Amino acid sequence: MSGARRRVRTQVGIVGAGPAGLVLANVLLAAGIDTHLVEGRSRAEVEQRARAGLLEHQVVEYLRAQGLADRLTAEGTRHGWCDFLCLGERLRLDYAARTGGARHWVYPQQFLVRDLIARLEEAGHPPSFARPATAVHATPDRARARVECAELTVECDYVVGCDGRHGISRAALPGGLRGELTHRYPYDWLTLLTEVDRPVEGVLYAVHEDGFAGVVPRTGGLARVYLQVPAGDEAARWPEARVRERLRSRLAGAADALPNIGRVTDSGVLRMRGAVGRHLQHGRLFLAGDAAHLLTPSGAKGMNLAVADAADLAQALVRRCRDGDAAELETYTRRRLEHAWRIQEFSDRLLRLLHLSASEVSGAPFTLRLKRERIQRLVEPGPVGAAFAQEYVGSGTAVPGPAASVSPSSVSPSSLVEAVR
Ligand code: RFL
Repeated sequence: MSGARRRVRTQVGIVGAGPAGLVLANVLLAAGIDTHLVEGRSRAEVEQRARAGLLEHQVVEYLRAQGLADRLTAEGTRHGWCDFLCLGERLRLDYAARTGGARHWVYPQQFLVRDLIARLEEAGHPPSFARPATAVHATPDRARARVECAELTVECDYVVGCDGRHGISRAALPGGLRGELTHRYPYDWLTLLTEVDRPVEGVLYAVHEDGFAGVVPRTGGLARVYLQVPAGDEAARWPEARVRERLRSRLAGAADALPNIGRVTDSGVLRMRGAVGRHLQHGRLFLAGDAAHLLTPSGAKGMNLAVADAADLAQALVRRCRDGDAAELETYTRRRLEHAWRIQEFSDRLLRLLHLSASEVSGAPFTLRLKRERIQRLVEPGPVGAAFAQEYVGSGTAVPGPAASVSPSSVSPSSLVEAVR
């Protein structure tokens, strides 16, 4: 079959099998909208990519309503408080208590990705893996949109670019609409996945004059550890002994509350950037998830926002494709930018609390005392802490209700496939 080019016709073409693309594909199929998803990496690579681990309360409620959270809610763990360590003192924000019981779910991103792929398989629509899209054509003058991959063309009514930061969909917007507002923070984070001898029970944020350190729960005897490093630094400059020494000093005062940190299973330096696109749609093309915006991991928001984008767009596409009503689709950018900027502002505020800026380092004792005071305002009863708690756990964040769905089994099992030479 060498040289054969497959042509698939579908209603919605999706580029990228991350959380955004996979949630979108599942919800659309369940609502009777035909989709075809192409993914550049192999299935094994996608299913092993360890990134996020904290899912917001309302995002899980949405996934549950879509029937996409069975394993997550069976195997995930919940946690509802975080500790701030500052000037040797540990202060606890019990955000579950401040939000009427809303908690995060701890469930690794790669597990959710596996579950979502399995559901697409069950519905007879597995993603096309190892098929990097090379071009997207979706200008408003076209009767149909097209996604081009090596040996595969997907023709569709709409294309959704869920291809993350390094995808190609954003580049398919016309030059004038492609711009983003971006910010480069003056530091980076060394990110480590480490073995631990007992589970981490809640997030710990350490504010220290030497730099920020964080410990975040993950499942399966692992924890995510973050360490502030100079901007542009390399992981190779952080051998394990240096990491341990810095963790010891930055986390002093919380040692009794933390498990022993064992073998490091993965490490890298994350360039700390924020970005929000100016336009998330043009013609037949829409962007969702990290393709539309980028958040630092400070507030554990990126995957949650990606799922919220997918939920919003799924509802708008169902209204358009099934009911013929385009109003929600036309206003997608406005709604998502409002949401993305709200979350971006929260993440930025948290980062400013957790780090000392270059100008603050010289007056560190004074600044740290001020930060200690700000943390106190968050953890004590009152409106400041209540508002922060809501934003942190996402219980005040709108995720649209489930699009009126039909059971996946009633979806026509195959896209229109023809081989052309
Ligand atoms: P993804 O997950 O990057 O998926 C994009 C997919 O598109 C594919 N792709 C292509 N496919 C076909 N053709 C092409 N030309 C393609 N180009 C790319 C890629 O192979 C990939 O499979 O984007 P999505 O779906 O928007 O999801 C975004 C999230 O992955 C991201 O925001 C989070 O991981 C961010 N994040 C966290 N978010 C949270 O909500 N909670 C957390 O606790 C949290 N922790 C984290 C994080 C991100 C981290 N890193 C490594 C950036 C912790 C870390 C360390």
